[in-house]
Amino acid sequence: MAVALILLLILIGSVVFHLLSPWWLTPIATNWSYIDGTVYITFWITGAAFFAVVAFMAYCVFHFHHKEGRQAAYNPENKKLEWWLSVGTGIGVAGMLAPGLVVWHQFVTVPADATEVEVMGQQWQWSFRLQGKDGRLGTTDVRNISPDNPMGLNRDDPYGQDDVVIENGDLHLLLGKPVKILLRSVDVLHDFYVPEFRAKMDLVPGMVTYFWIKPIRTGTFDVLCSQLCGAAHADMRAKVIVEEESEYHAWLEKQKTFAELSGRKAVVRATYKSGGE
Ligand SMILES: [Cu+2]
Repeated sequence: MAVALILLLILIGSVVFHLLSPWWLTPIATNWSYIDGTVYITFWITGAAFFAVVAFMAYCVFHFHHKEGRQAAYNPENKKLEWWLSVGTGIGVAGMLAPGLVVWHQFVTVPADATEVEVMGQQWQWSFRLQGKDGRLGTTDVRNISPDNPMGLNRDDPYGQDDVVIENGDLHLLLGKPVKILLRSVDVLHDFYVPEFRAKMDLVPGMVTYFWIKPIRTGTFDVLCSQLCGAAHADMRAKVIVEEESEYHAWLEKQKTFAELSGRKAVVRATYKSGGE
């Protein structure tokens, strides 16, 4: 009796703890409410399974407790019960997986009017690149990466010259405008994660991964690395600032294009070589 009661208390306690806990999702800042939908579906299904299993255990402990002269019946095969358990588990698992397939399809189907932003991860910082006036990102090659070309742009690609390069800085995004986020890594696996965006994806060395978002509210959000990537993994932070058109353009004006950056650095190098005049 006592054990059955403890089991019931654990059950009720878990549900109450969940309802009263402060660890709910942060307020959402993009179009991805579908992601929250899938999280809640998983929560409800696993919650119901947890409830059913523990309640059944409490019932068995109470109902089949030891009694003088009572014997357990040996019943190793029960076709009907196995059938129901298989069907029930199958429906539960399908219920958790199927919505994910639909949402995943939407997550990587980028709308035609999305602008491109490149995110580059390296131990242990984030860099960003935005399309310039030509509305196109230039090509890159890891072999071009050097201190004055941190994102490895091809110097002779005309499309890359006006790309805005933000090394180890913060990313600004326009409110209400869809963006395709392209992800690259220089060294090891990283993961671009902004909790309020409900979006994250691995940065895999040697390939470009992507997803898209549409910011739906202004604010400053933390960029975290969500893939253990070395000693300073926890310090791999940046900010994403979602803002209205006027603020965004004021910020964009102040950023340097690839041509400006490499020109400036070339001057610095030349000055240095000629004795600092
Ligand atoms: Cu990282």
